[in-house]
Amino acid sequence: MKQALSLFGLASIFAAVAFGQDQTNKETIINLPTIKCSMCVKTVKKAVGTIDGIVETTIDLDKKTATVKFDPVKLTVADIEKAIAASGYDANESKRNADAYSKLPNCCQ
Ligand SMILES: [Cu+2]
Repeated sequence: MKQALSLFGLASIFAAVAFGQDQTNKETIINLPTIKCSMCVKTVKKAVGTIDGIVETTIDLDKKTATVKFDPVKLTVADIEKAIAASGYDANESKRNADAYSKLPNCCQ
């Protein structure tokens, strides 16, 4: 009985910590007007994934948007846009890096 109680206590602490973290994270939707196929999705996801402070990235190819959950203490939306632009894709008002774009697979240009 005692063990069951402490286990419940531990679970509550974990839940509180997880909830607390979720509250400090921010979510933003970034427009990706130039993505075309699943390769583009992969490239952008990889580019965003290398930044410290990214919690989760979901890319919708139909809507051409990325929903990014991030830690606002570590980075800003501009940092995320910059990383995407550097990988060869427009991100909101940030224009893609021409060099990176020219190196993308043919299906992505
Ligand atoms: Cu592509």
